[in-house]
Amino acid sequence: MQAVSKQSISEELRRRFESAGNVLVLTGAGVSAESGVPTFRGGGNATAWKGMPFDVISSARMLERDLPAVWEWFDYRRNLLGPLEPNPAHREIARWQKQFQQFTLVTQNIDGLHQKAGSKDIIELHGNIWRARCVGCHTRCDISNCDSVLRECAGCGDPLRPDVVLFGEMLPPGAFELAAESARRCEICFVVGTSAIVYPAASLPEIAKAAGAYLCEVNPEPTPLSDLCDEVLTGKAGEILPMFGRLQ
Ligand code: BJW
Ligand code: ZN
Repeated sequence: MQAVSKQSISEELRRRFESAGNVLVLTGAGVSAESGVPTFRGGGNATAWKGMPFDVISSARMLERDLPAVWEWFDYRRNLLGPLEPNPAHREIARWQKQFQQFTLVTQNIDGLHQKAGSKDIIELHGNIWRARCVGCHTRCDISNCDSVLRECAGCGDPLRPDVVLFGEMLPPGAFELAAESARRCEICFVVGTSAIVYPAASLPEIAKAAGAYLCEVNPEPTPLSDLCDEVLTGKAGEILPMFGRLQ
């Protein structure tokens, strides 16, 4: 593993980046930090709400016990996220989809900022806060323009829930399998702004590396993945990623 200062991308990575035909990017909360989105873990603290750690309120157990409390937590977060804008990291990643013959963006984020930056065909492993889903018939609905969200399905009358993946829940059918397939095929795998501790998302870089990809982490802090990486770019995503745009 080669640690580099935020100013330098190695010759090896430059060469690979310029000639790559297939690139995968996995993002986590850190990619949105410079837009003002709080991360879950970091700075020695974990996000909490009304005295509850986020892994308690954002859990399958809490959804069963108290769906209105879960809605309150997500309503609060939609209000926070609404005015936020993508940062240079989201914009650089959106640019990459035109640069490479094959490009896959896999995100754990539910904030919709990659979409707002122009990224398409994103594999959303943990859902999206701007959608709701019926617990009965599983119909999804867009709630991005709703001031107050309906709590019942217009089709079957069953309760709606946020369309996000809580702890202890399965990922959307097929999403991980699609991401894993891309991970097996990519030449470079960038892992940006994730603590790399939540599975199965955290296994994607391991899959990519095992299949021969060059693994590059972008994060101001070391993670459990850092030692596996071929290159660690230590710093903020919004400062590091635009350096790739300046390589041309
Ligand atoms: C910057 C920066 C800047 C800051 N620039 N970087 C194997 C072993 C043990 C447990 C499990 C296992 N497999 C599965 C599990 C259970 C569990 C799990 O992984 N637990 C671990 C914590 C141990 N996984 C699950 O439950 C998953 N489901 C599942 O596996 O289903 C199968 C199953 C079902 C039932 C029983 C058993 C198995 C589902 C996981 C869903 C995660 N959901 C959440 C909440 C979403 C809704 C919400 O928002 O409330 O998703 S949890 C939370 O963590 C959120 C995130 O997507 C996810 C990952 O966090 P992320 O993105 O990495 O953020 P942080 O905050 O952790 O890190 C930020 C990073 O950014 C830091 O490193 C900073 O340094 C960095 N940073 N500024 C760049 N400017
Ligand atoms: Zn329904």
